[in-house]
Amino acid sequence: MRFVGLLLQILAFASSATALLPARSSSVSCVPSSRSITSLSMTLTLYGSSGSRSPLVNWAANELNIRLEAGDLSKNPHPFGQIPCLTDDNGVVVFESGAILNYLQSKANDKGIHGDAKSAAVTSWISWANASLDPICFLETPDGKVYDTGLRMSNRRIEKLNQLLSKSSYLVPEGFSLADVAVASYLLYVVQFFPDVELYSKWPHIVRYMKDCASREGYRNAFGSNVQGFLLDRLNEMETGKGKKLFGMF
Ligand SMILES: N[C@@H](CCC(=O)N[C@@H](CS)C(=O)NCC(=O)O)C(=O)O
Repeated sequence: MRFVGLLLQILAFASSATALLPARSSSVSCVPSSRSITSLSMTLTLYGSSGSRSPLVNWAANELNIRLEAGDLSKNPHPFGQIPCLTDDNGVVVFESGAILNYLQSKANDKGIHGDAKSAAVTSWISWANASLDPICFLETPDGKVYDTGLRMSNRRIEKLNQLLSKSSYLVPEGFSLADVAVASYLLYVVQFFPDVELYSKWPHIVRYMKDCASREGYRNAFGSNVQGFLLDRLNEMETGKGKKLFGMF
């Protein structure tokens, strides 16, 4: 029964043809620390649901202190009927999770959060997550169904990511940013949907990074305390080498 639940979650996540650095001690963050950024002049509406990619958009919005309204899915304007999709009340429609993160980041940038170098780095990592990391994390059948994760195998891109994270707490020198929302979301989805995967022996710095990202309040608010607790337990188990949970939380 739990396996059926897991399978349904995987299919819900990717039921379409498109599936889903500075010193470690840096405490500076790219995300705003005050809540004043919420005062955008328009309403932003997110069409999404739990068990899909859309909570990663909620996570980004939480980190930026941007308020999102939940959209009526029967009115979702995504051209392919997928989620997530974001609109504002000035006629803007943004689809593709990475494009939505960039849009939210641009709203934060309007408030003077980022310089060009930081913005470019964040945008690059968001694109990398969608274009390069997603197909490594989620292996698909020709008709777009996710059947496994590529993180069971060695991979030179993931090896490089592990090296980068051995020297830096987060992906962008100034601290946690939407680059981490984009990259850590996919890594954490892998453990959520394939809890028997073992990452620590190959990529200990990535596991440390995943734990730091999943521990954030913004992550818990977006994905829920059950998902957060499950992931942190599983990542701690990887670190300590304790028994594998085959069918995790579903
Ligand atoms: N590359 C897209 C993928 C969107 C996607 O596949 N969404 C899934 C849920 S996670 C969906 O809407 N599936 C239903 C469908 O394709 O009709 C993104 O990052 O937004």
